Amino acid sequence: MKLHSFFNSSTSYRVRIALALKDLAYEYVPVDIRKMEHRDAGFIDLNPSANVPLLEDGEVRLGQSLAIIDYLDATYPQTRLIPADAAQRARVLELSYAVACDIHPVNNLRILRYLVKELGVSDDAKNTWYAHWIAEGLAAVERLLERHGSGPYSFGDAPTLADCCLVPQVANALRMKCDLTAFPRVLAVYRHCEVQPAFKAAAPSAQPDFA
Ligand SMILES: N[C@@H](CCC(=O)N[C@@H](CS)C(=O)NCC(=O)O)C(=O)O
Repeated sequence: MKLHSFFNSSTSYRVRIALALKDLAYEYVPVDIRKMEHRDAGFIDLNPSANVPLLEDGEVRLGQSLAIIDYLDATYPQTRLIPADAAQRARVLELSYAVACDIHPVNNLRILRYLVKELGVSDDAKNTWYAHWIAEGLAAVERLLERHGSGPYSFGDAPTLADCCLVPQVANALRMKCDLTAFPRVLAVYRHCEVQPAFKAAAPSAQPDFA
């Protein structure tokens, strides 16, 4: 198995957590998105979405982190990350989408670059934009965690897809120096996860392209 990944990419980080939780070995293929390597024609041939992560598993080639984790969960069912029960599954997806569909896309690299390079937004205004969508998005995640009664993980005693999404997003927000004190449940889940071996192995600083 090969994972095309960038150390600081939160979507790659989601998949790295899933691979580590499932104890799956893989070859790490670095794609430097700061150098726009994801826009090379050769890479777009591999991943039409022109972003990371990209997983190759034999004949299967997949982009989109949630689709990749869904594939891994169905193919390598050890440590299930998406529950089988319909209501539980939907709750885990609800929280995962709150991060992956509502927070991440508006703060993605290409959006921030567009704000600065095409619309002439200042660095300060860009950071205000970033912090605003983090605060709105994590407020929703906090309410979801309140509603479902979080355990040490987002849903009880075992990690799920929701934690694969939440941890990288919080790590990015902390890296961008966002104030997260209003989200104690979010932070408690993050603090619990970040010291678990699989999450540590998946962290940006543990990757071969970390710089
Ligand atoms: N929805 C996609 C998003 C992937 C994505 O946009 N990844 C970011 C890194 S976290 C990226 O490659 N950004 C490049 C860019 O914005 O140009 C997924 O979940 O995999």
